[in-house]
Parts: sequence; C-alpha cells; structure tokens
Amino acid sequence: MSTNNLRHDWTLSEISALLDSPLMDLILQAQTLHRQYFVPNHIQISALLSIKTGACPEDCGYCSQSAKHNTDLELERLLPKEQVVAAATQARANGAHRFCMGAAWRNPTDTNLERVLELITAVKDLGMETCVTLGMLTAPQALRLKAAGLDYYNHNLDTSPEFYPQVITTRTYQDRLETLTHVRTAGIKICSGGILGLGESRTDRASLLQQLSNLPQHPDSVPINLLVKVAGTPLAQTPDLDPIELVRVIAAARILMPASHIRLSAGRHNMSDELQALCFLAGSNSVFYGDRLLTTANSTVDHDQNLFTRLGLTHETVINKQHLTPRACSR
Ligand code: SAM
Ligand code: DTB
Ligand code: SF4
Repeated sequence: MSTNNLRHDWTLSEISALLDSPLMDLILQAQTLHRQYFVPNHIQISALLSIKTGACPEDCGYCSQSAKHNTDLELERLLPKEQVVAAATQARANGAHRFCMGAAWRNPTDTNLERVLELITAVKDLGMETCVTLGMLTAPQALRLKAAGLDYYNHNLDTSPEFYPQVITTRTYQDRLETLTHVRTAGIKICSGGILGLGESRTDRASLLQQLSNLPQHPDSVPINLLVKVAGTPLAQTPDLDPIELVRVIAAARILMPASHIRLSAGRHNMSDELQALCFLAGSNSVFYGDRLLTTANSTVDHDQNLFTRLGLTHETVINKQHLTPRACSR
C-alpha cells in the first residue's frame, strides 16, 4: 500500500464506531494494517531530556512545570551544552537513536532559539536523530530549526477541541494548529499526539483522533500519553482511565494513520508488561526510553531491555555515528 492511500477525511462517527467495536476485531484490524506498513516486531525508541525545567507561564492542567500550579519541582535554567551532550551520549550508549529535548516555554525567544540550535547541532554530531519541543513557534523560527538540521518537532494537540478549554486556557487549539502548520511548511517532521485520562469522554478521544488524522499530512509520530498524576496539578485527582481504553485508542490511531509511528508515551511506568504488550499488539511501535521522561519517572532502561527481549522486539541503535535502520517497509 502506498502512503497515497492515506485518508484525511475521517468522520467522527466512523472513528467512534472503531472505538466502540469488539476489542479483538479492533486489534486484529490494527495489527494487520501495521504489518502492511512496518517491519513487524520492531520499535523506534527516543530518549527525552528536559533542557529547561519549570516556571512555564502556560496553565496546562496536567503539567508539573506550570508556574500556575503548586508542584514540588526543582526549576532549572537552560542546560549548558556539555550537560546535554553528556545526556545524549549516555542515551546513545543505552541504545536510543533519537534524542528529544523539551523546554518549558510558552514559546522560545530568538535568543533561546539560538542556544537550542547549538544543542541540535551537537546532538546530530553524535549521529542521533533530533527532536525538540519548545512550545509555540513562528514561521521564521521553524525555518531556522530546519536549517540547523532538526529532524522532528513535538507539539501535541493534547485532547479534543471540545474538551481542551477545560484543560488549558492560556493557549488556544488554533495556536497549536498554527505551530504545526509552520513546522510542516518548514519541512520538519511532525510529532503530535495527546494525553488520555484527563477526564475526557470517548467522544473526545475520537475527536482528538479525528483532528490528528485529518491534518494535511499525518504526523510522522503520534505520542499517546497516559496522564501521569502530579501532586499539586489541577488534574491530580482525576479517576484512572480503564487501561483497555488506551489499547482501543492506540488501535484506532494505527488504523487511521497506518504509516505513522504510534508512540506509547508517558505513563508506562505504571503499566503492567502485559498492558504494554497489548498496546504493541494494537499497533504501537515506539516508546520513550530512559529512566526519566521530562520531570517524572519512566520505565527503567533495565526493565525495558528485559521487556523487549521477552517480547522479541528489536530497535535501531547508533554505532560509530552510523544508523543501523531496519526502516518502515512501504513508506
Ligand atoms: N512546553 C512544550 C509544550 O507544551 O508544547 C513542550 C513540553 S510538554 C511537557 C509536552 C507534552 O507532554 C504535553 O503536550 C503533554 O501532552 C505531555 N505531558 C506533559 N505533562 C504530562 C503528564 N503529567 N502526563 C502525561 N503527559 C504529559
Ligand atoms: C510527549 O508527547 N510526551 C513527552 C514528550 N512529548 C515531550 C513528555 C511527557 C511528559 C510526562 C510528564 C513529565 O515527565 O513531566
Ligand atoms: Fe508549559 Fe508545556 Fe507544561 Fe503546558 S505542557 S505547562 S506549555 S511545559
């Protein structure tokens, strides 16, 4: 199948019908499509580093880094290049081939951006793919990131347009879509997904998937985060999402965006190995890898290496700055 067959006109009722369908049918359809687009049993792994932590002026209700919430977080200014390179080198030694750097900004100033460009160059020199998530971007900023060789920009839609105002009030849905337009126009690959377990309904989850799959191009990478409840945030007391719902959303994302990497993202730390295996069966083929996410714990590297071995999953590594890449098959 070629990527020309990808659809960008999914209706809400079609997506809701997928989410409502019997789980085994949904998983079978997702895994069948997965094998038409990707090498089976292969996952992409990205390491994360918070390069500027906390004191963010946005009010995202789930986030430990918002200055509006009373969380117990140690603030950090933009890290020096040596510290970032050391972290990327360690991530590469652990087996990660993409390094994703996150900054708690509403948007980068041009001075901030200048420093991030240096970090991108330094990480690329290690032979790793680069991803950054810096908040909103202008069109010229996106072009500068592209010129520095940035591979991916992460900017999530987070939830449905309908539920969004209950989670974030300081930045609009439209702002997010505009940043994605600037990133796409600059020719940078898009990483965009959302968070589940915020108290949204199944219809909200369908609506988020509709927004993502009806973008002019499907995001290359779609992170599906499960809320990590952080004490002091407005969403800390939200009831747990039924884990089967996470599996359904992953399977639906795989069906709607068959050529995209679907990343099982935040929340793996609290998931059983069996739930993660079900998510991989449902079409997830990417994870954040490393003992930490941005400010919270992730599944440990030891645990993941053991899990990948038990499941027979393989991934790319970087050796002598050369990518060994069994790539997606028909993209
Ligand atoms: N400040 C930038 C922004 O918001 O675009 C980048 C960093 S932000 C932490 C990246 C994404 O991480 C958010 O959009 C959200 O989807 C996810 N995230 C943040 N806190 C989370 C939490 N407590 N649980 C799950 N996902 C979370
Ligand atoms: C994404 O979708 N998830 C990552 C990454 N993009 C930047 C961040 C998860 C953050 C989880 C909470 C924390 O560690 O602060
Ligand atoms: Fe700031 Fe990003 Fe956290 Fe929102 S998710 S408060 S923008 S760091």
